[in-house]
Amino acid sequence: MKSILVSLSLTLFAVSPAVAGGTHSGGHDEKGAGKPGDISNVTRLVEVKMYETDDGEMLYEPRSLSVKQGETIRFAITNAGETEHEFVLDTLAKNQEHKAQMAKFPEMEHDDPNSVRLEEGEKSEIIWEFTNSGKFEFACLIPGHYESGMRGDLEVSAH
Ligand SMILES: [Cu+2]
Repeated sequence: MKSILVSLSLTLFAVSPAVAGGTHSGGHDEKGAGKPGDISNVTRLVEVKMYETDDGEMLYEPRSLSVKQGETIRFAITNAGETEHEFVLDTLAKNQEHKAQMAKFPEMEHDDPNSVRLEEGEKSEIIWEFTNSGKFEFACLIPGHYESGMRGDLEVSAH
């Protein structure tokens, strides 16, 4: 009996932050791209290549992505370039904010589940569940890289 009570209160405790996060006032759409996904729910593998061109562009392949709300994507990210790059998946506003911080502190390390930073030749992956529809972005926020082309649109269509 006691253990049932404990697990009930734990459940309630776990649920309350989600409820709080769901109450969202104001007309401006500030929803994030989603949350770290579970490997057992992956619906699609997307291979992403990061590279530079001879004429100084820095790019992602693919250049843009379309996703359906509810999909869990496994991004397999390879830095095929000759310099360090990152893949940061976020809202356009958050990426701009983050980019401004990176301009001030170029060595800033981030350890967020929505981003990876890779040395040349390195590979990594992100598993992401797209819980919200909307327009998002993947970008490299290392100073100068975004301006050299290193960004892509990621549109999540409502289901
Ligand atoms: Cu880069």
